[in-house]
Amino acid sequence: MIKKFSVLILFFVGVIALRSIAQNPVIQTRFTADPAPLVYKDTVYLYTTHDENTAGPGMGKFLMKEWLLYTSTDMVNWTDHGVVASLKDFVWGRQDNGAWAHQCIERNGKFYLYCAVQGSGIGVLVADSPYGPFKDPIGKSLVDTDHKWNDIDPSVFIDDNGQAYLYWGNPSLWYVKLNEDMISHAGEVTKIPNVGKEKGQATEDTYHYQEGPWAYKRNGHYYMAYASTCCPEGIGYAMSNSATGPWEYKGYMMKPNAKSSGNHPGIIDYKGKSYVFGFNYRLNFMLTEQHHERRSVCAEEFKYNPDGTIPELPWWSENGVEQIGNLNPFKRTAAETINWAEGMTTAKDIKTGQFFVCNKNTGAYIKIRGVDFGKGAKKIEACVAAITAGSLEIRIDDKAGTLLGTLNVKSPKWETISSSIKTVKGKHDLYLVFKGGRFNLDWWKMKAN
Ligand code: FUB
Repeated sequence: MIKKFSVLILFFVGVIALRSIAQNPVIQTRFTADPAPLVYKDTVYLYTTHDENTAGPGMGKFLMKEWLLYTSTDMVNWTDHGVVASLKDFVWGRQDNGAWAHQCIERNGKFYLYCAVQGSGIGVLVADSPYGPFKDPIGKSLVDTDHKWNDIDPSVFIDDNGQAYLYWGNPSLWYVKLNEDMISHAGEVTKIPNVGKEKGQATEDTYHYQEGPWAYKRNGHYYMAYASTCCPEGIGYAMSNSATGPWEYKGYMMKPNAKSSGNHPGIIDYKGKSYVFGFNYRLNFMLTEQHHERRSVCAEEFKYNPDGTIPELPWWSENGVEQIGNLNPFKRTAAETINWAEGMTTAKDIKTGQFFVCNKNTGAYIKIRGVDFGKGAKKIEACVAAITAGSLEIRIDDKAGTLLGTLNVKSPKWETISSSIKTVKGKHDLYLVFKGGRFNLDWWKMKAN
């Protein structure tokens, strides 16, 4: 009884601590893993896998059927775009489970999404926009090998001379050159020797390549980051003077942590800063003491050393990364643009195509970080639809912070409603708190008068 009581107290203390400072994990409305960030124009497109919340307890019990997309221009408020691809897009692959790690890259205005369909092989989908719709142009797996179960975790990199490479694999790392069309390959499938392991450079098992390669080039150096030997997995990396190696293993970017069996790097430069994405099990362990394959994507900023090597980072922090710039509330903002949410879900209206947020219980909220109200906002407008009537409280700085105003949501049909609010100036975190009933919010916008 005493033990249960202490666990309960720890849980609530944890929730309060998490709420006040947290930015990691970056998505709280779904379980997400295997982050594959793409910087295109001024936006970060964060493609993730999706751990179903019905995944049963136990290590390795993945239940994964689709790939999701989130975008951000400030690294802290992420807009949910829902499912961008699913197993149904690969008719040649298994359909029940196995939508594993992926990467999307752009070439000549087309977007190529390489996906592992675990047990069936690696597929490729193509779209004219980073949001999709993605279609399978070849109707079969991209690489044909006799080790299909090992053919997971594709990473694609295009060198300065235009030659593209596909890397993948667990527990070995392979590569093949891609043709310019990006949907066929040329030459031999080549195994990259696990140098850290084979030459005895590694001092601990967790140092070696295991899976989740992330290949890129920066300032003339070629990088191969990866999830290090299971379990738990850290993030290791190797460097080279060429896309085909030889690779020199450089050690950990992040040491493994007993709290998380896996990890999976996705690395970008964005607006002059460098970021690594990966995942932890924090949200799963907020719900239960049991391990489920219900992971959550995290991000950290880091700085390269002058010689191009990467400093070792601590495990995923709770604070996460700093905001780049501010959010402008006078522009219409999709309600699914979220810094932190509790008790909320996102969904799509099949009839209208609208993507929206919905509360699961009273008191649920979304936080939008770093909103710049400038010289003053005096009114809010929002597009809402009620499941049961309720009210949307507009608060700042905390979910129980200053109440600026309230929108009453009554109509079951989508409608735009508005209310004047207490004048608010300068930069604040905005909290939209759902009270009373259950209802949907599509977008919101502030007005200066
Ligand atoms: O998410 C399923 C698999 O787990 C990925 O493909 C691996 O990299 C590991 O994260």
